[in-house]
Amino acid sequence: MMRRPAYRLSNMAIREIIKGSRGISLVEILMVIVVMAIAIPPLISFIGSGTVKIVDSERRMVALGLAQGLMEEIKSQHYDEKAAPPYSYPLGPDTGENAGDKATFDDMDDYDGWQESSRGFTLSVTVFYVDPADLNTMVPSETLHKRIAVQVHDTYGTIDDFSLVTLVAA
Ligand SMILES: [Ca+2]
Ligand SMILES: [Ca+2]
Repeated sequence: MMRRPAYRLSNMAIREIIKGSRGISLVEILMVIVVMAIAIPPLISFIGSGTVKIVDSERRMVALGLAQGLMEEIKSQHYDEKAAPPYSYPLGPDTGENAGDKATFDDMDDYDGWQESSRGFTLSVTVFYVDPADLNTMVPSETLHKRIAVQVHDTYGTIDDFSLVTLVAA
């Protein structure tokens, strides 16, 4: 004896279901609109804040890359214009060098006061002599240590200013 599966519907039954199905009422449409109106704004703001965070971290990476690049460039120069102590004081570009053209620089402190812009960032350099016991205080005479700082400012205001600081020994 053949058994019919219990879930199988006859063609007649299907026709009855289709005939009996009604359209979506106005009340149902309004309820869907209300639910969407409640759910979508928080979703958009959630996606928006995520996007802002990604942009911030990308800007931070770019800024750090630019600061490191300039720092490496400075560190690749001689410690001082003079090859041996007493080293030069005050610091900055030397005779025949142009403060506005870093292609003329040949030692680290020539970059003191240098500024450049790239990709919406301004990079400013300060170089001064320090005592190795106190790296943040300028020593107004030559020492065997120079503190180089590259300060980064985001002209778009996306990220906070920061400084990359390195101590170099003669
Ligand atoms: Ca020089
Ligand atoms: Ca110099």
